Amino acid sequence: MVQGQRGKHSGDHPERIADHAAPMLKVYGFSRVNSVARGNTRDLRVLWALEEMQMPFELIGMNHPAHELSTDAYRKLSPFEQIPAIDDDGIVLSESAAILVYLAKKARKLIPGDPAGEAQVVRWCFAAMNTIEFPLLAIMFLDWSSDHSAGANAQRKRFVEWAHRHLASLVLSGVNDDSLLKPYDRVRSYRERCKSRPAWRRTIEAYCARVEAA
Ligand SMILES: N[C@@H](CCC(=O)N[C@@H](CS)C(=O)NCC(=O)O)C(=O)O
Repeated sequence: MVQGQRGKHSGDHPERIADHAAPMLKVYGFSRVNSVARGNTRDLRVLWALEEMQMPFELIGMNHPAHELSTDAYRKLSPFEQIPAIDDDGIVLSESAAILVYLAKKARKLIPGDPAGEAQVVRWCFAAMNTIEFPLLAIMFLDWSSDHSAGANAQRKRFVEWAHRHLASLVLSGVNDDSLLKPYDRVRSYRERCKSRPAWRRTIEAYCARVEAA
């Protein structure tokens, strides 16, 4: 297990940090991951949001190929043995979307403060995790497999159609198959804007410098 540490953000005054003396938020992310998954792992969602919100945290780097997720200690944080997870002074959470909503509400950033606005953010988090991510993952797994049979191709086509139905109206920065976005100029340009954000660039650069591909 590798431990990395991010400093406090620039707006914080040192005395204020010392006054609070709260334990640092711990984020469990990858330190080593399968090469095909590198750059696409869900800890990036949390790390990017933290970078956008300038929240200090301590990164606990986990080595997936060395089975560091499959221990009793880690299962207490993440029952499905998955990344990401956080431990915020005893508040333990897994599931990237749940973590994002928690952190955004805590920081009062990236989420509206009124119940109606908050409900819209939660709605689109569920949409991303449930409605959209499923066909995209299915396409990714089919692409990873060596099955190029007619049956596999027909299945891929069905998942692509499914993804298209939803992508037409949804913006998602986690789409890896660029051809899926081809017909949607506005979605593509939104995605480019997401990827050109300084916080994203800092996040992915730090990730690539840290995470070794197995
Ligand atoms: N629904 C979960 C999925 C988490 C997930 O699948 N994480 C992957 C990395 S992106 C993982 O830890 N895989 C390791 C494994 O399942 O063995 C979330 O959004 O956090």
